[in-house]
Amino acid sequence: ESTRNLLIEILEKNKNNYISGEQMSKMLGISRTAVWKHMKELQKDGYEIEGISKKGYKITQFPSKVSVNTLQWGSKTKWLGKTLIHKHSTGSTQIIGHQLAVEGTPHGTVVVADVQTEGKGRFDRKWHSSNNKGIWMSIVLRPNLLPNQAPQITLLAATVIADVIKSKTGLSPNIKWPNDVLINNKKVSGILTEMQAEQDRIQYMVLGIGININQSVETLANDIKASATSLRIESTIEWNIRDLIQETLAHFEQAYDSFIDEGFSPIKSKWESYAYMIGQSVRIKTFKKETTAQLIGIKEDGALIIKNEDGSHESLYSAEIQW
Ligand code: BTX
Repeated sequence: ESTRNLLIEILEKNKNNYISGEQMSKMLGISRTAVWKHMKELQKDGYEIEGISKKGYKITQFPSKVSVNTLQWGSKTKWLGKTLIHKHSTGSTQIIGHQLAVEGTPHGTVVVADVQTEGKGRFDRKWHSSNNKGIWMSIVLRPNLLPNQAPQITLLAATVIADVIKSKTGLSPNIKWPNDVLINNKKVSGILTEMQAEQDRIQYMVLGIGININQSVETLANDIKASATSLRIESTIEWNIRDLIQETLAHFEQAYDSFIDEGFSPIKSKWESYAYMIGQSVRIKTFKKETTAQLIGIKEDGALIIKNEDGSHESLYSAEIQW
């Protein structure tokens, strides 16, 4: 496995030139026949490798096919997704995440599906998860945090998704409080955080991430045509889902580790830099009142800070906003 990861790294580094079997066998410390066998395995999983005698090999296409192998080979993570489950079709990756968590699966277990037949949103809403058109995945986490810090992980996840979209596609995502990622005012991604906790301890969290990638306007479900979008709709490019999953996992691991080391404040700044309608006035309904207020930012605990018309600041933990 680790040889295959190294081989992918070498091919990736040399994707603009040919590298000989001889060179690779030296770099990996294995025979040329063994190199050739590994290449055959990679090709089975959708890596396209061109071999020209006397010149050597060159990778021409990384696989878009999602499988445990294609996700783990060439992965840049240290702990995230080391236990990885891939389902072609399942009700919801969240349900598998919970089951595995109860059975004691390690921190960082990842469940990915090509299609979900009963994808879940928040408050029992439905999440459309069509076949091979997006990222539908759940991450099992066992953070050493208090239950009231869980919203920080959701906010972190939103910044990670926004970062990946921005760096990979050049599009300009926004984050709508608490956890929608938008492009051009339309929802491209949603996050669902579920947890099992005692009073002073999180037992586990199942963090669900849905990202619309390759839907076209025609293939988006009717009830979300007006409100949702995909990376393909926004960029007119068909994206490699496997690559985006790996990228999301790598960014997430890095952000999570620095959150544990440095705390929430860098994430708070980043979140605010992506925040939708920040500084602007919106209609807000809470269980107490309905009012117009300016969006200021978020607090360390994930609450939304607003400025009322009388100039007073207020923190909201749940509210309906008329965007
Ligand atoms: P949410 O409650 O914020 O959003 C759900 C609402 O968004 C729906 O009521 C609908 O209006 C709209 N919607 C449904 N599907 C889509 C879509 N594909 N794109 C844009 N808008 C949509 C957000 O909940 C949390 C979603 C988490 C999804 C992941 S996927 C992996 C994991 N497994 C699972 O079942 N859920 C999570």
